[in-house]
Amino acid sequence: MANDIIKFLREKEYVSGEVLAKKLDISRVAVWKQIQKLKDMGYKIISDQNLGYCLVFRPDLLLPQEIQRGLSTTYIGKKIFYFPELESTNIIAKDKASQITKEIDEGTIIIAEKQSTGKGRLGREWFSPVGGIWLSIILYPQLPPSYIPRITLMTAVAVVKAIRMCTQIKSQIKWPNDILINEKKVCGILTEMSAELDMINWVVVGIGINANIDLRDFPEDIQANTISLKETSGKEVLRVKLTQTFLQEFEKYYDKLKRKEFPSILEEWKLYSHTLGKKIKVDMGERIITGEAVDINEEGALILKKEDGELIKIISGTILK
Ligand code: BT5
Repeated sequence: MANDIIKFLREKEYVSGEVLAKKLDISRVAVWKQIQKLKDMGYKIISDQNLGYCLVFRPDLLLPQEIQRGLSTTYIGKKIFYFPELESTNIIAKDKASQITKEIDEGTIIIAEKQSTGKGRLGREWFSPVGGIWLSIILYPQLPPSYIPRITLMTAVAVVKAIRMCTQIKSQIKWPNDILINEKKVCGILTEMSAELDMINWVVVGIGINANIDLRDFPEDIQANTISLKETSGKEVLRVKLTQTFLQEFEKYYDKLKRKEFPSILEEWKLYSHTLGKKIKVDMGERIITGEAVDINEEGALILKKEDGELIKIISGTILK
């Protein structure tokens, strides 16, 4: 309802309560209540006894009506579930993706201003205060489960591109799921899925971008390795614009992936790589391997060259500092 009111208020300078009530088929009191709700959300709406309501300021909130206005995607972000606060967008997205009724479309997004228990990989925590962009995308790719690492890599390319397009900031990808600026993490990606042996049922790609967060607001133990776009550029980024740009880039690369054009995405990934050519230590869960990161193969796996020259293929792991 609030969405519709904003839509009407955007179309004209002033809209009377009566007209809004008629268009939305609700009472004038109900219109007034919705206006109060919008004001609480940060919209500035002035009212004139004769003319009605006038929208004078829109907050930079990640509201569906803000994101969808001017969004040029075909299916990514066409349906958005918005929460001022929730536990984790990935949890809600997984819930929705696994519904037996299958009424959630591909490209549906869950987005929140704040997460109380944001998730990293392997049960790690993801700090998600107000000011960031915390979102999850639901996908049903008709691809085998071996494509999951490729989905994470293409998402990273879309993030780097979107950050560059909106802020001119150059970021780099640390395999497999970190985006860095000046060696510090500005974004993390968490890809989760449900699959049969040879086919994916659903994928949820969770993306967390530290947009307008002050460094001092991060927990002390991660401050040294963390950065935000605001800290980098010295000014607030327009989160709605960045979200739209990211969704557009995401759709472009995801379509490419579905057309089996991963090699061209990988070429771009390599341009933004922070990992290739470096001597690194990778925690693979059961063991830690040291070597030189020499390549990413066509499956999205990291190829590590050990000191004795042996080449190791790593599908998933964490690069240690
Ligand atoms: C990740 O895990 O980097 C995946 C993060 C995905 C977050 C998004 S937000 C939307 C969606 N909903 C969710 O609940 N999650 C996804 P990993 O590689 O395991 O890195 C986690 C580590 O990054 C933590 O152990 C901290 O050291 C560090 N960290 C935590 N919060 C951070 C932040 N905001 N910025 C930078 N580093 C952070």
